[in-house]
Amino acid sequence: MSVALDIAALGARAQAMIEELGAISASPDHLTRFFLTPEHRRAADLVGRWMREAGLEVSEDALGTVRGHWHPAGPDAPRLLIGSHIDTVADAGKYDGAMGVVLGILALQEIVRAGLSRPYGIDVLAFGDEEGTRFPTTLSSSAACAGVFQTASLNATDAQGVTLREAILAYGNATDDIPKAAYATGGVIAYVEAHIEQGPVLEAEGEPLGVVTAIAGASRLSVTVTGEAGHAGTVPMRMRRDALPGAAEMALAVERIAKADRHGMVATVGRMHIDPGSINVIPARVTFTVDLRSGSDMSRREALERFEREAHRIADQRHLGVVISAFHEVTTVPCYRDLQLRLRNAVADLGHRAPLLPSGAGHDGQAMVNLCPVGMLFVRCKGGISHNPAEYASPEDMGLAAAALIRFIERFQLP
Ligand code: HGY
Ligand code: MN
Ligand code: MN
Ligand code: MN
Repeated sequence: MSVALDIAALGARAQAMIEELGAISASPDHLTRFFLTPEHRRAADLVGRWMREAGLEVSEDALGTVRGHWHPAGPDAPRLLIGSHIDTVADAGKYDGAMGVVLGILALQEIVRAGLSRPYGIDVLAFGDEEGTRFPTTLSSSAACAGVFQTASLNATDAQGVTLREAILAYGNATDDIPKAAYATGGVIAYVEAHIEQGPVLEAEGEPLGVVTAIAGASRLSVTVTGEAGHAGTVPMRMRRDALPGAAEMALAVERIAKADRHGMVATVGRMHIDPGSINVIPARVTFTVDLRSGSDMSRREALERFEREAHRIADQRHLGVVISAFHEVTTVPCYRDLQLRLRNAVADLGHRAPLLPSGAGHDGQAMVNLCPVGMLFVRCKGGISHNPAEYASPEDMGLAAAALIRFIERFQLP
């Protein structure tokens, strides 16, 4: 028996949910929803309500992940996990993360409504921290679910100096409960995530849906360049130890190294801070971040070494100090071939070809792969624009993605 699909209705419901969730933000004029903030709490409450309305039992763990449980085969049966994240970057689009949670809930709601049963359970997961935009670690919620949360990251601090430990307590949770968030190994069959592509490939191919082959590895660095403060009007140029031009030369080296790579490497200096930051004072210290990614872990690590050498050469030449700390790394994760095939078959049931493509963006699957096989379904992204309020996916494409998840679940037999 297969679930009757009304793709337009699914798409309209998805869009309405995206709008409702997208309105929950730290600021009235743009979407910013960081981990363990009051807006995360409001978003978690909304998602929990949707899960209950879908007929799911709802729980929440110490890292703020909301879970909707459906276990027709009893609480001890193995589980299929479907999810994504509800945190965002600053000034974000509405679809990144939220879409995967909304589509997971919609798909499971249709399965429950149709009275289907399955020899396994399904949990829909809404992770609280994927982006790593409040604290310098990413994927901390999914890492807790996968049993690989690093307790050292409890000491990480946000821009206001609040530690992750303090934020968990302030959110009303207990750090002692973090281990309870982990799924028992062997209890989970697979993790599948639907996500807006955040790139231009599906739009260029004229396809609404794609299936991900691998999720690119990434390194996050913090670079601190130190010079000497001085009077902007009195110190001759040849006598300065100005940290800013040195940092700028290093940022250009980041760009040059990435452009020279032949594995599609990308590198971004997303944040830069100048001290003391007065208009008439020569910068004494500049700190900036580097986000460097590649589908090849080897070329990414080689690029990091090259950058380190370049940065020290520039610092020596300019009589500056430089300290580079690689504070976060996720490795490239291949998506499970069997899941790729199953997702492509589900898309084919809808009369579409699902191109295979890698993901340059990071995803929770890079943590969940420590627990189980991972699969990802991509949804066409207008103009490939993401991490930008102009991010957009059409209701039709989201309706198709929900339908593909329903067909995927219908077809999914225990391996
Ligand atoms: O940065 C990323 O790739 C993801 O959006 N966290
Ligand atoms: Mn995302
Ligand atoms: Mn993102
Ligand atoms: Mn097609």
